[in-house]
Amino acid sequence: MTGTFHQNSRKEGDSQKDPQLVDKVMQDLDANKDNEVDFNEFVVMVAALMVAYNDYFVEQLKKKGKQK
Ligand SMILES: [Ca+2]
Repeated sequence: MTGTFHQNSRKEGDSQKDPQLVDKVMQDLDANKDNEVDFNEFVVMVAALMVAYNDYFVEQLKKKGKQK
């Protein structure tokens, strides 16, 4: 049983492209360093992503405008 579980968990680990990168992102998100990304920390990340996303598209629209 233990051996089977170990093999399965190892397979799951390998299927992640870069577990260390995920850990790093999680640590960056964990603003109060309690090793958990709580809802507030998650919302901060989503807000930051939306701002970055918005800035990107505003920039793309400006470039398109200049081309015409
Ligand atoms: Ca936290």
